[in-house]
Amino acid sequence: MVYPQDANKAKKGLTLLLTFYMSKETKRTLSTYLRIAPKLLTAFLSLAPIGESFATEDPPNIVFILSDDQAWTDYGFMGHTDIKTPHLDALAERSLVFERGYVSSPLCRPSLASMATGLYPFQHGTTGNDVDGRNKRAELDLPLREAFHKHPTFIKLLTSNGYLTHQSGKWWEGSWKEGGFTHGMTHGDPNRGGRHGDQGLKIGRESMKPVTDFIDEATKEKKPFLLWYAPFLPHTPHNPPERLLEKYTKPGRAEDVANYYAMCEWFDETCGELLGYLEKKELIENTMVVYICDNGWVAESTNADDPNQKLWKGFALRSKGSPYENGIRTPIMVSWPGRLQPLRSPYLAHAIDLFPTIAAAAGLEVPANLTGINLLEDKALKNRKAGFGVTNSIFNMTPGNPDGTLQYLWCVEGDWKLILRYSGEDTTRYKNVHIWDTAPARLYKLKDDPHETSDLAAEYSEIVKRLKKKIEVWYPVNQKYISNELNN
Ligand SMILES: [Ca+2]
Repeated sequence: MVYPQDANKAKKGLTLLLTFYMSKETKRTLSTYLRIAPKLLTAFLSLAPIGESFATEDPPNIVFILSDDQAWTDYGFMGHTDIKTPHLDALAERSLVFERGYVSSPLCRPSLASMATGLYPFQHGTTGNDVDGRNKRAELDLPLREAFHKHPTFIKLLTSNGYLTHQSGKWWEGSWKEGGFTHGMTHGDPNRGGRHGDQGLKIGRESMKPVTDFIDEATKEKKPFLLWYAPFLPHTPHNPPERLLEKYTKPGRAEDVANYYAMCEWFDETCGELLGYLEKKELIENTMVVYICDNGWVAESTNADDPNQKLWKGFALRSKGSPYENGIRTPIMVSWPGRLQPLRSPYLAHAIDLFPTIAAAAGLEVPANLTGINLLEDKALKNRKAGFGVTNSIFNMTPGNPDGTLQYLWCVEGDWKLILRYSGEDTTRYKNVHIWDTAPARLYKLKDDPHETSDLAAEYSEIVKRLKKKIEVWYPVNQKYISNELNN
């Protein structure tokens, strides 16, 4: 997977010299050699183990692009026939693409906290979005933020190693300064409307200038940079530009679907602006772009046949806030044109892998307690057999007791997926997202049934037992929250 960036630089220099000193014939022969030299070196390097070779004297810029509330199917490069995402499709063309990526929680705040720390929600302590909805937020949120900031993050790691780091868009853990960024937009003060990004949420929706100005500054200072680009897109409010809404509005298509499709393209346009700016500044080659979405989202109207949908009007059940694929699955992409060959990977990737992957690319050490892997290491990908995650209540947390609001644990192994149900508390209206779901365990064969239409738990009880054991080894839950005989 390694691409010989240095060979390209050498080629440019030598070509320049040749222009002055060689005969036409010699120039032609050497020019042919120089054209194939990087390919020969690539072939040689790709035989070598990758891990060590990524440490570099010229650390890459890191551009972290985070979508907000978009289902895994909703991109051109993932096969969607209606939603147009030309810029992300082009990024996929030059990326290592994991079509089977997963997040550790189907909900924004815990999902982001897992990306930043490389830890599961029961480890970093932030299991939901809020402690008591919007009540007494300034006071109730403080201990959670303090607990979060005790953990290392890839942001703090890069900042402390000479990177300039910029926060824009979603950010739940106080201000950009508290998050360890050197630059940013979010003040995070609950008394001034701070919750999940405040001023930062203007990025993409209103302007890209804060991000492009930052790129200019980092370039001028000749420092490697990290961009945390997490716009409030395609998230609600679904208020796309009229020109995009017109494109997606058609007879027979529900309004909420058309709005959401248009929002997905709007998000894609902003990614195009960002990636186009990197290209214009000739930064593409040594910039690693990492792409992921925090959780899925599906329009309510598409689920009208489900009798349980009447309980909840915000979005389709089994999407945001649920452990089903439309809640937890996302494409994960890593692009680094100077070093990494594009590929569609058959392996599982996970949000907890982002910290180790970014740290390795920058040649930095990863905290020993992290269980994620470097996504650029073939061997680690092959050796990992399963992925795991949690689902807690959305709008209330029980700080210090991560199982207190636990609703599900899940495991994906090969073709199979097991979902276990737990009895954590949910005291808010958001309980209607999962209150209908009373089966103690559900088993799906994702390879044949990617949309989880046939629960095979009764038919394949041995597989249920085996995967349940795996979940218990991964995370032993407080017995009090195990709610039924199958889970006993
Ligand atoms: Ca989200």
